[in-house]
Amino acid sequence: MGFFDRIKEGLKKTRDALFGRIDSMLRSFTKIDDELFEELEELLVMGDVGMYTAEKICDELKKKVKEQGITDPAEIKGLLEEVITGMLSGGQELHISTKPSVILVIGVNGVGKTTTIGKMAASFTRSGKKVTLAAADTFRAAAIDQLEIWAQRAGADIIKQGEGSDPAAVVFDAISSAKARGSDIIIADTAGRLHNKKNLMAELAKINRIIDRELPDADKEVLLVLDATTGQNAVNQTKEFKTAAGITGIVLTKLDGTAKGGVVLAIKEELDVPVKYIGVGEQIDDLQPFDPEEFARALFADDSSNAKEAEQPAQKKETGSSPEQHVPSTADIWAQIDAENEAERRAEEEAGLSEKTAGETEAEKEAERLERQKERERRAEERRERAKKYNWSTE
Ligand SMILES: Nc1nc2c(ncn2[C@@H]2O[C@H](COP(=O)(O)OP(=O)(O)OP(=O)(O)O)[C@@H](O)[C@H]2O)c(=O)[nH]1
Ligand SMILES: [Mg+2]
Repeated sequence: MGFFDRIKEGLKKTRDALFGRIDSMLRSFTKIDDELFEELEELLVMGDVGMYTAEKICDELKKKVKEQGITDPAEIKGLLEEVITGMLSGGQELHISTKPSVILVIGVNGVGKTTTIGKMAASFTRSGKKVTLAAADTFRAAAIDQLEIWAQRAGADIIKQGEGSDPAAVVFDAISSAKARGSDIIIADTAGRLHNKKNLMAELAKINRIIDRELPDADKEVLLVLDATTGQNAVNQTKEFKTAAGITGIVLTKLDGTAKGGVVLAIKEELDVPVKYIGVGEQIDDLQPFDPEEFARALFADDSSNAKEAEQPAQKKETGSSPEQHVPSTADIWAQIDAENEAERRAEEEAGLSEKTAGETEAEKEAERLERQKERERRAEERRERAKKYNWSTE
């Protein structure tokens, strides 16, 4: 399977859910008006693009529609692809030209750090680079073993110590070894425990200090790995790590298993952190450098190339799905709303935990909590209302 086909395949769920819905919504309009943009914004929000970014996309679209004097709703799709490509562009290149360069891979547990490192190492060694892996997730012995297996598969060196050893010391060893052996790239795996967040952040800071001290002139990437299936929660994780660990880019994994691929837009636009790699499967070849243009093209792949298809939805075959599946069912919409509310609640809870400042009284905290809850309920209600309206107009 070619490079583009792989992304296209990986983004199938997002494409069907989000962009398939946008497609059927656009077809239900005969002219471009405020209502169309409202519906579009709502669909984008439901597709994990986030409120702020959804609004921004619609503003850009409106501007383009006005500038170009466009009146046919069918033309919105092409414009949307343009706007999305523009939004995702910039900063996606990996800077690893010094010898050695360092890639520090961080993120909460289970997001796919170790797997990503394995895939990355394999692609570097394939292109003739010498890679040294640092097993700096010393929290569990199994983590070290897992990285060792990937090192063998990828043909990379690995530097490790025992379980429970100091992760910064492992990185120090890896740097010395890479210098001695003439490695091109050092990739460090780290632990991802969130229940011990404060320690984790301190640990990452210490590793960062060692790298800066030992390799002051080297290119360094700090890549935060995020699991796309967590949707908006990934945005919150980025906020946390951005402040604490100075991330230079994102690796978004598991895009193949989710309809929440829209979160890429939220991360780039809301937090101004570039996505540098995407993971679209568990195999060694399922990691790709992020290409905004290809990504946007893959999101719209099924519909954008053939105008006739848009007029004759019954003939759409490429996704293998019937046109009815592009119209969200009530159950679909409610499930998505519930998931979004739950994610929001969890994010609030996490934010609440991390924001506990000294001196804040219990009463103040309680008042703030109630305020947040009210705001959440208000937003949930608003979403329900809009969803009902959308369902009504499409059924
Ligand atoms: N479908 C899919 N699965 C992935 C992808 N990337 C990683 N995974 C799977 O996600 C699971 C967790 O991956 P790990 O690499 O162990 O995650 P980790 O962040 O290192 O986890 P901890 O070391 O426990 O913090 C594994 O089963 C991987 O195969 C991806 O792009 N797509
Ligand atoms: Mg791991």
